Amino acid sequence: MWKKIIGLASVAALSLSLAACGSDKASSDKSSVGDSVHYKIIGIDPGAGIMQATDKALKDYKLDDWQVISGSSAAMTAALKKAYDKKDPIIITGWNPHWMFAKYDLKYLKDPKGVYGSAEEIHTIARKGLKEDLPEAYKILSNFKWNEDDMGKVMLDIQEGTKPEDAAAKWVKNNSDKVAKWTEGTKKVNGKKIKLVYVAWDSEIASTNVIGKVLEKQGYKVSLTQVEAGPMWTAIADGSADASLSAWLPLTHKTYADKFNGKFEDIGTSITGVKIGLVVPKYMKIDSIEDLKK
Ligand code: PBE
Repeated sequence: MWKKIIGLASVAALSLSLAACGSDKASSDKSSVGDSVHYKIIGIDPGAGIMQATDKALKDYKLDDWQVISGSSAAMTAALKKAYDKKDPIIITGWNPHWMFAKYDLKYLKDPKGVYGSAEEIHTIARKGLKEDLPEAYKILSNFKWNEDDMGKVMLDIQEGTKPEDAAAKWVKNNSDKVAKWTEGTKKVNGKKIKLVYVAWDSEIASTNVIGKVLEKQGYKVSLTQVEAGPMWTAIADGSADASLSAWLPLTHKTYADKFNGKFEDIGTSITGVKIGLVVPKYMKIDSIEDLKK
């Protein structure tokens, strides 16, 4: 499973450029969906849970001719924009919360086999011992809870060109009531260090920068380190990082949570009712993953 996805990473750039010049509206009207997108699903970084789920979807729905192309969130949204502007067909790995749903008219393909799970949650995970070492930060991180609209504001701001830390500072300033609930009953510290790790998914860039700002205002010296999903979980498990806001459970990161079982602490849920799946523009006629077989 891993091999298949990673092997495709090397051809990602090539495939994206082929897809860009190979597809046109006329062919998508006449031929099958598969033909119209060259049997390719545009994925993201190989370590993302949604990539493992998509690999499973290809098996469970018997989509033998299909491939999932790995790359990055940024490459995926660039491919989406390019296709959308021309009304070309495209299938991507998508998730909520994400700014793409505010920018474009998109829909999830129905998943009757439930490969992508149902309501996922975003969890905050910490290394063992954080509670003893940095009790105030531990409390703030455990209290951290917001909603899709909150996250959406920060994400859209960043997407429109604001630097992540500036977008985060702006949100913190405009939402002092929410922030006050997270910090309630905690004392300020004087320059204690805390290291947060995150993956460059738009949703996690937003949450990590916001909490980074909050901790900074409480007197912490905060470092935000961007890594891949595997190294993120490893860093929490081996204690080389303090906490992460990027854990999607119960399904998306199940492989990681099982692998590191007992070596991390699940200390809070920041958003409930989030979702992953295959996403297409609404102008495409298909509605279900089953339709990819036609
Ligand atoms: N995502 C965003 C991640 C978790 C956060 C859905 C792209 C993943 O698939 O692992």
